[in-house]
Amino acid sequence: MTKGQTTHPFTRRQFLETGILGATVVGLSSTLVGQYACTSNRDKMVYGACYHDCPDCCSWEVTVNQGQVTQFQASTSNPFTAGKLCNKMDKFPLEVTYHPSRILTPLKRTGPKGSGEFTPISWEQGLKEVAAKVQENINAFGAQSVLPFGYAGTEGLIQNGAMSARFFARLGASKLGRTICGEAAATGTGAVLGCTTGVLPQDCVHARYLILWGTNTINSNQHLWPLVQQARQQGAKLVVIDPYRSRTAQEADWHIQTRPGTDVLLALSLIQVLLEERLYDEEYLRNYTTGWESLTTYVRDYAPEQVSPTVGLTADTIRTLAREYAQGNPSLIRVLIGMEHQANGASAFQAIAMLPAITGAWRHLGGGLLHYTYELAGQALNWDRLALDGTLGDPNVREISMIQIGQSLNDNELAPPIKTLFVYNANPAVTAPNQNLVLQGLRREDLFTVVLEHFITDTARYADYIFPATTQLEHWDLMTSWGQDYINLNEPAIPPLGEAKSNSDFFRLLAKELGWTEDYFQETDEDIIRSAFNTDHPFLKGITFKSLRQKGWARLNLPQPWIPFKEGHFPTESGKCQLFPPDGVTLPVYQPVEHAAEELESFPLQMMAIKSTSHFLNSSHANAERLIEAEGAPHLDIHPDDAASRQISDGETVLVFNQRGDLQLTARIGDNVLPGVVSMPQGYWSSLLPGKSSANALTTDRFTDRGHGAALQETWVQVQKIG
Ligand SMILES: Nc1nc2c(c(=O)[nH]1)N[C@H]1C(S)=C(S)[C@@H](COP(=O)(O)OP(=O)(O)OC[C@H]3O[C@@H](n4cnc5c(=O)[nH]c(N)nc54)[C@H](O)[C@@H]3O)O[C@H]1N2
Ligand SMILES: Nc1nc2c(c(=O)[nH]1)N[C@H]1C(S)=C(S)[C@@H](COP(=O)(O)OP(=O)(O)OC[C@H]3O[C@@H](n4cnc5c(=O)[nH]c(N)nc54)[C@H](O)[C@@H]3O)O[C@H]1N2
Ligand code: SF4
Ligand SMILES: [Mo]
Repeated sequence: MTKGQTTHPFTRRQFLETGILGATVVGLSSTLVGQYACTSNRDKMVYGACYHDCPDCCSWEVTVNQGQVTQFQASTSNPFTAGKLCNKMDKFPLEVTYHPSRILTPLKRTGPKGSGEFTPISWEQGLKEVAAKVQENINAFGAQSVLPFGYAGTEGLIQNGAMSARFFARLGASKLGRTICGEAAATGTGAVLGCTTGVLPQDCVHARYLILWGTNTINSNQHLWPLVQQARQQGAKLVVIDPYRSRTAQEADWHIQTRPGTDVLLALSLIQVLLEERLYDEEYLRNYTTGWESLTTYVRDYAPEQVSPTVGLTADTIRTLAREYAQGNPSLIRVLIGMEHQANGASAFQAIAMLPAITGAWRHLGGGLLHYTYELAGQALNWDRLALDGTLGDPNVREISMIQIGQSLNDNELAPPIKTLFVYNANPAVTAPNQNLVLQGLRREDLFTVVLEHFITDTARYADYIFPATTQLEHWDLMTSWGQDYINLNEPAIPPLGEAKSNSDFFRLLAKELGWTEDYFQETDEDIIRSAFNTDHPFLKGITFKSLRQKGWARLNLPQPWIPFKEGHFPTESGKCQLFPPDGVTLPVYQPVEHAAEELESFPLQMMAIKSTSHFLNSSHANAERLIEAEGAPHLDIHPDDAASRQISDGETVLVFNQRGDLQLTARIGDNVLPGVVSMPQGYWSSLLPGKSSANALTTDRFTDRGHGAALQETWVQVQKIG
């Protein structure tokens, strides 16, 4: 059976006839919900929240009648969601839950790996056969030959990992190094602040000088953008620092277009100017920081004139930025992920995180650094109860990096080799670097691959067995956010469609099939969520499972106004902001990657494969017809100089290639990138593109300087006219 041919108990037509299309099209209209709610006393309102790996974590409301979704809309009461889901999610029931190609039965492979040919089987058969094969591989190669590849396809604490963590710990499987997103950034920021939580997003309205540094807010953090706009209406200047002229950069008052991966130099140079021109807050430095003197010595070599050629900015530009930043009051820097995908990623975040302490920006409401927020719910909830991670299993099992999954799957020396791969909440065939190596690994006949999914993704095509996963409308979850300070309870709105089961049910059932009887496999999702509230942390005052059921969402009870480092109190060992690392070694450094001369001759252009699509979330939704159509075919941004030297015209199809792969794209000539740099969007499924490969076919799987991040953008390519 091939993709799209799975049977479906509820057709698209039936779905449309319930009126959901009309309702979702006007999904922001609360009047419609009101009217609808009055028409039937059997309507039920269920609260939930978006599951995506997105900083916004929007709250939503689902109206259900007789087990079917009749209305789906953003929460109008949650001020952060502000009545609006993004363009990717406003038709979520139609485009994911009720989508006709959603998998609704377990499937067993019938064709060659990658062909996407499967036949439906029962859960009973699927679980039995999977358990037998897993056991056989464990007997022959040991438990560490099993690798769970689960990432943030859902960020819900339950379906992301509560039960799977127990399962793989009990099994003694290898651990997955989950560092493709956020780790290098957190390592950098954490080295200075001791944490990553600083300013709250709501408080950015108070800023008067706002730098969005390597983040494409309009795309990737849509609910922050209105707050940024509000700050501007109140007089803030908006600066965007990005080598790519993103949608956000286009909207800025000042777009500073740097050369990729040079932010650490730019930040150190800004520090040099601030210190040299005495544009600092001496009292703040003296009272609340350590290493000021050492830093002053360290940045001497980073005067604007020195870094200018590498960063691609004039010395004047750097000085002007430093002066404006120092005088902007309050000044706020917003960073997220983007530049961590460079070779010196952690260093960049480390150097940038020093800036607000130097100017004393932390003193003011809305001043400082806005990075993540996950530590807030992280410290409030009874986290240990969720995954039992720390108390279960052998802490010494080996870790396999998700970034180098291609290498590991193909490594003949790896002992034991990876023989069983469980993929859930991830689509590594599209999202992991060095795609062709990943696919080569997934193609291995001796690799037993089990995928839990909604769709036959590019990864699922290589599965031996696929199990149908529930969507956010069909399972329990508890949602915390890395981009704001709300938590949400996601209650199932409808019963699972077809034979879909939640990730946690899958792992419970497989545990049972393997004969495991531990109590922690008997706990229900609801039990686990309830136990997460077994804490008296002040941030959760008044927030209970029961109160969340009544409203869906709650803002954590943080002390207000939230000016966390007004008087120091950094969660570092010294309690101070670390302007120089206590070990004297882990300094922010710019260490360009050395490429062999022949390599650079063959592949002279640096390629950025970034999440610049507006209609996909990583690779999610890149199979939804409406969204693919709205996004259009992928293009290659190339500078006029580089296009001219290759006789490439705008709109022409070009071949982009390097030692790892090639793909065909439409050239878009312009100043979105600097000379020597090209850019293409990440997220498209290879199987749906003409050349059957997508951006990660070209990307490198090398690590960043620290934090084991992915230096995805340290990728060099050549571009050629086709024909
Ligand atoms: N629409 C949409 N929204 C998303 C996602 C999505 O795929 N689509 N993904 C979600 C996820 S998983 C994440 S992690 C967040 C990411 O959110 P962001 O960090 O905002 O997103 P990115 O697109 O990874 O990168 C942001 C910008 O960093 C720039 N950048 C790259 N290299 C450098 C550099 O060396 N220096 C500087 N200054 N800038 C650089 C890129 O050009 C890009 O415009 O977004 C989330 N939201
Ligand atoms: N070139 C390049 N590559 C990148 C990036 C980049 O900027 N450039 N960004 C990187 C970043 S920041 C990230 S976060 C990663 C993201 O990489 P992935 O985590 O692989 O993200 P998605 O592509 O969204 O895949 C998530 C999958 O989970 C599935 N899913 C959703 N909910 C559930 C559920 O409840 N159960 C199950 N079983 N499955 C579910 C979805 O259907 C989807 O197929 O990509 C990274 N790759
Ligand atoms: S993807 Fe992000 S912006 Fe869109 S609905 Fe989900 S949380 Fe909100
Ligand atoms: Mo991410």
